[in-house]
Amino acid sequence: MSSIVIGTAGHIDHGKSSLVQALTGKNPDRLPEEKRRGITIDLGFADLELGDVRVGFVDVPGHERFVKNMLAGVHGIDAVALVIAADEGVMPQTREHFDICRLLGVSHGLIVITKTDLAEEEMLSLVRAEAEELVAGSFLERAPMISVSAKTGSGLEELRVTLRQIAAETPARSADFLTRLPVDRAFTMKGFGAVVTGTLVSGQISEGDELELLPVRTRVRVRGVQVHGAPVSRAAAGQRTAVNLAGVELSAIERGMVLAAVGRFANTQILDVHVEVLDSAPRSLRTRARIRLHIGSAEVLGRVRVLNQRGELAPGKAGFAQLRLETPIVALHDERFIIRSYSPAITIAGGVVLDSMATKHRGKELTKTDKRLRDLMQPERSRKLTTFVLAAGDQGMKSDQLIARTGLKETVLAAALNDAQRDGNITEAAGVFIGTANLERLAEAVVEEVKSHHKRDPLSRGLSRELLRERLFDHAPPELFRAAMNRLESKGALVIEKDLVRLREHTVDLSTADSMLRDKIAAIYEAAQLEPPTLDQALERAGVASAQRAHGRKILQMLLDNGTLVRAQSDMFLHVTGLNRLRQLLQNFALQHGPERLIDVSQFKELAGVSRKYAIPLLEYLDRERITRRAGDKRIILK
Ligand SMILES: Nc1nc2c(ncn2[C@@H]2O[C@H](COP(=O)(O)OP(=O)(O)OP(=O)(O)O)[C@@H](O)[C@H]2O)c(=O)[nH]1
Ligand SMILES: [Mg+2]
Repeated sequence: MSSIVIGTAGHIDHGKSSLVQALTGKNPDRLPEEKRRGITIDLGFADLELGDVRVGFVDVPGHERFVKNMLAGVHGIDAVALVIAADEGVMPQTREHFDICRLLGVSHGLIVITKTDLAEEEMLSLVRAEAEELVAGSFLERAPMISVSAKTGSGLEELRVTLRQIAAETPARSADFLTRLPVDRAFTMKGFGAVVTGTLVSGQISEGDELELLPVRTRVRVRGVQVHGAPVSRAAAGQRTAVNLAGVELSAIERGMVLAAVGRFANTQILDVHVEVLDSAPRSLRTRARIRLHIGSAEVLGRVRVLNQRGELAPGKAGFAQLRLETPIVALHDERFIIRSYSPAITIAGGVVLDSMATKHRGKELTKTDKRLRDLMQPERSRKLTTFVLAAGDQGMKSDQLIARTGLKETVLAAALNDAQRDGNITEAAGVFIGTANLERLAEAVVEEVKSHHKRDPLSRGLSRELLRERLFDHAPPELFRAAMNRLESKGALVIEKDLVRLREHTVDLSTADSMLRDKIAAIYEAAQLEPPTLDQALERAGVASAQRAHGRKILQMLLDNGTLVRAQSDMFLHVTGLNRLRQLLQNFALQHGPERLIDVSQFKELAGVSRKYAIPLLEYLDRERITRRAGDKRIILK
């Protein structure tokens, strides 16, 4: 059975709750205070079966002081029933509620003229004309207008038929998005614990699901699910849903929180939005104005920054703005919201979130921001994703970050990103999406950096990989750096050896004098074998003047780089032939000395033919290289 959610809207006392009761048999006013005062204070719920459709009603209060409650219920509705009493006609909250529905992007609905038993025919046609004028040019322009009386029951049958028609015309909710249910009510049930209710705006909820309450990030488990008052194994997007939760106390749950898929959404306090200021707003929406933002079922305080030169939007105007919030919320691209002034609390504007994880903009960036936000407003998904990725610049963006902004399921996102890559503007590099031009520019910068390193220091074999990352990829995810380096390597532009990066054609060109010096140093160490001189002694013996020591050390570094010498300790270098001979001697010793493979220091001195001064650092080196392992006074020969 398909189901839709219809919200009532309209001025106080115009008969919204009575209408819901007349249709469903259930009084949506459930609070004692509501019954006593005869008005609706908070949201009420009831449902109706009409052939093969279920209509869930969200009944809202008309009192101007409770518009905030109305807003917590109206965000997820499929259609609105705008209720106007025949004896009063269009009143202030008729207009305000209608404006709210329009700004929230409600696209279906009808007008119900109630209390027809109290109005003469002449009055009735006046009210009908008034209603037509109100909705002219809006989503309700061609909507049905039904006259009813909850008291006599006249018109109710026609209303039922019309509601069914609307249900049939209402499109099914997209299956592309992750689970999200903005909580509009929380209570406890004896023996069950905490229950939250809301309109499941996307995804589905089943018994046993692990979900997360945001923005507090409490993990919860679904004990049970009800739709329209009856237990179900699974609730689907678009249904009024009650969820019994384990893992959370009622006192920790508030209206405005979001029950959501685990680990996918991120909290935010700064949004880039497109906003439309109502004609009826008493003044312009100005930068720095303190506002109340109503989004989902949440209400938070914040300040506006209007993103135009003047820093304000006059009544009736629309434009881009940034909202900075005093407390964190969950928001997504394309999500609608309402702005009310801080005091007095009246509805002044509404709009749509473009970037829910925005950053502060500097004044001079206005044109760039304007272009980006314009791109985010066009409907094509792959273009929106391209815009997000390009805005991330040289840092690129991972799938996770795109999901947190759009709420898209992973598979849907992947398909849209494939489309987006087809036009060549963005590229995937090891799971990071980045502007193709950005990646090319970064690759060029890497090559340039290595080139200038070679120029500065021709004797060095290459530039440290880590240094390169720090200089050019400091804020980017490490995957991006790795991918960029791999590309350059496979293109043949660079060679990466361990942690050094060099240009492919780079060789260290030594002058004759330097290559003679290199050979001399190597010969000195080769002759010394396992009793090597200190570095200074070696350079002195090779005839390097003390002013030239730095140069001499670079030559020595080349011998280390090409494996002729090995550093055993800070100032102890061994020629590779000496080291190989030592390893061979140890092997022979182990074979001759039984299965324990033990050797003590004096045996080692004798074996290597070295004094104690060399034996100890040599053994320490062998331990570090895991050729030997210390066992008390002795060593085990490992390999
Ligand atoms: N005669 C007559 N009275 C009605 C009709 N519908 C509602 N009423 C009366 O109008 C008063 C207000 O009705 P409600 O249904 O509570 O109005 P509401 O729009 O829900 O009011 P709020 O929720 O407070 O905004 C009640 O006393 C109802 O009995 C109707 O069709 N005919
Ligand atoms: Mg009511």
